[in-house]
Amino acid sequence: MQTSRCVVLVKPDGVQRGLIGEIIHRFERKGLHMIGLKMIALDDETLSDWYVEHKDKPFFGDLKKFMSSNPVVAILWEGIEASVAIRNILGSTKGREAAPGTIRGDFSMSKQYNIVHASDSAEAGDREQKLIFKDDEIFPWKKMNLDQIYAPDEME
Ligand code: 3AN
Repeated sequence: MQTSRCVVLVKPDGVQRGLIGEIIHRFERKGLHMIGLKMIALDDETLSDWYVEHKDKPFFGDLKKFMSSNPVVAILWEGIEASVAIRNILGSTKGREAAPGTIRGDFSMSKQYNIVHASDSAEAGDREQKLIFKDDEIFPWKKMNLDQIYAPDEME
């Protein structure tokens, strides 16, 4: 079975607004497999690596300041094309334009305060999991109902 990993962060605004449970609930019901979960205060060094593709953007400093303003909750998910499934549930970056039914569409009005982050590819998921989770914080437990979530040919 060809799975990949995706890191979701409930950002400082999502934590402040009491949306941790709501966000986890949506991904759990989807059928994603949770293999890591922690609250973490992100420091400037980690955020500089995390947002390396935005380092020359005018909002880089404000983004790092916001992301370190209070702890975030990080969740490591596994599934077939996990980041595709997860980013569809997130909705587009600007909350006020995001489709209803998505997390950002339902809970955000902002481009920066947009509640949640998710790795945008399998490669990003691998890079981001290393920035947040130590090896002994990852639990690849056997999920017993995968044969109800995926068809037999997808399980091969
Ligand atoms: P996404 O989170 O949808 O993958 P990215 O990777 O383009 O979006 O941006 C990463 C984060 O940077 C966003 N979640 C948002 O918080 C912030 N951001 C992106 N574009 C802007 C912008 N023009 N102004 C302020 N913050 C931004």
